[in-house]
Amino acid sequence: AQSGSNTQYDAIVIGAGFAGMYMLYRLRQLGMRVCVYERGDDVGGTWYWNRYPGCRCDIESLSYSYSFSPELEQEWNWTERYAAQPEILEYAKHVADRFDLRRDIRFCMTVTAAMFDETSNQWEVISSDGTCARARFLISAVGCLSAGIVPDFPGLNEFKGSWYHTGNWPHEPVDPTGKRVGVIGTGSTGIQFSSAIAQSVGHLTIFQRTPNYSVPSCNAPLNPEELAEAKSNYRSIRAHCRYSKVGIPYVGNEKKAIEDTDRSRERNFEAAWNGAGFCFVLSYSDLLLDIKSNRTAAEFVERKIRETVKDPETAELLVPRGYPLGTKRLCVDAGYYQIFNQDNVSLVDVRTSPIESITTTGVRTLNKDYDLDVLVFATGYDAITGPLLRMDICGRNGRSLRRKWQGWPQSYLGLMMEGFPNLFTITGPGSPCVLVNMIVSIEQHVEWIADCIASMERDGKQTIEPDVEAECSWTDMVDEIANSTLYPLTDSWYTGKNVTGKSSRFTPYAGGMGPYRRYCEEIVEDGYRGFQFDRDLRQTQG
Ligand code: NA7
Repeated sequence: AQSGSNTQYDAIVIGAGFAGMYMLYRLRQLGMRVCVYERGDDVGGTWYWNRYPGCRCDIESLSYSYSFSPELEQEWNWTERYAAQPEILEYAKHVADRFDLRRDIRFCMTVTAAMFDETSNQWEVISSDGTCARARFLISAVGCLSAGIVPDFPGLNEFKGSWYHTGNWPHEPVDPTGKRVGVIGTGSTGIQFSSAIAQSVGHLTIFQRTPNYSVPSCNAPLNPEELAEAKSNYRSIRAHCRYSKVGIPYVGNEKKAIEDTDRSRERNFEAAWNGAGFCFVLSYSDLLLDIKSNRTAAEFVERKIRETVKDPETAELLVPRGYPLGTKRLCVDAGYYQIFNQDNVSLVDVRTSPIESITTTGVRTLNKDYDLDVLVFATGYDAITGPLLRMDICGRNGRSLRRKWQGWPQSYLGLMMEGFPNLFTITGPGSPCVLVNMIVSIEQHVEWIADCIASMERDGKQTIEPDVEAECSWTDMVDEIANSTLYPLTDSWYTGKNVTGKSSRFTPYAGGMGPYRRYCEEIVEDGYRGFQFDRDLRQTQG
């Protein structure tokens, strides 16, 4: 790729994580001149930034991997059932090398703004070094969980120790051995981090505002037989994943928890607890649909917490209350509840005694000061829309995306927005994105976008954008499906409630990967129903 101002491309992709890399690969196959902008100094996205101890994927390696290249599938050997961050990052780097992707990626470049120029039907993309590049197509591959949030506690700048957000972890290893470490946040990240370092730190203080439901991952090494078996069945595993509900090979139980007997339910939950990992939530078909069914699963996990944690007061603090299991994303852990039986681990309830400030020596809550050497913010993300809105994106008539999405992120299929021609959002709001295996979701979007661009090239079309009606009815459908589940009952990053001032509604499409894929296919078969090609040309021609 070239630097300098006013560089012209056919397509610009923002982000070189799994979405951006595959998008580049597909666009090259169309013979396009592509530039990928990446803010990190290497590929990998989420797995580049999240280097904190304990970081691991909670979707199984054999399905959290690209399916587009059978050769890649055969040559890569996953070592564990759930891959740890370093292995996933190695995989991303291997993909970049194998397909010679790096030559079209501009590293250490953050896209700050993008404007659609209606006279030329080109996107003008401005990056952190002040340069401008132009392209007909702009494709966002910025990820759903890449805009980290550090709460605005007074005094953070005066803290004498070291502090980190888990999603911006330093490249030099942080050695917590013997140190007084504090962690704020008990979502997936806080739980993984705390479990991983509890043994080696001097003291670990976990600041918990809301307890989460967590289930054991039951991670294990992948033995050569399992790997060989998967490799010989990859085609059918992938075919299943593509049209499944969650994008994984797991076949969920069709039974409803509420209709099962107590004994059978207990057996079923016990089996899921001892091996299903995240799929615990699929151990019945109605756990996220029916509050009574959900309660049966929640009570099972609550009992496990009380059985595991020896100090009854700590156990009661860890038991989630007042929201259904899984409506905040279910966490998957490696011995999380067990760490509370260690003398060097303490749990601080910052719901009843909130954090007031960060002092020079640590954290001050309403009741007490905690001295720390290292403070870790596992405080989450401005999810799904955050990474898009951190850029200043303007479509037709200079209308900004921030303005368009002031109330609610309107999109068609989570792929495109009315008024923003030729801008595609991989795993955008209103698509299954974070509710399913991200790689399956990414591949489906990338392939849909590449096919769409190829058909435009064939038909000599300059622009594509959705109709406002199609966009409205899709957004209503996303809402309707969400409201048929238990998800909207809980404040979470799925609803945007974790971000001060963000409008709150459940953002992803909850209808499942398979139905969504079929819907996208039908739209294409129906001549891109709900989309307009060359809107301006048609208007000017009369
Ligand atoms: P999450 O799941 O959003 O968790 C963030 C945690 O931080 C959660 O426990 C929050 O409590 C807590 N938090 C946030 N702000 C504060 C303040 N101001 N004070 C105290 N506690 C706070 O983010 P993760 O990074 O763990 O996981 C994100 C996803 O990444 C995960 O679901 C996987 O899909 C991968 P709260 O619940 O808001 O009371």
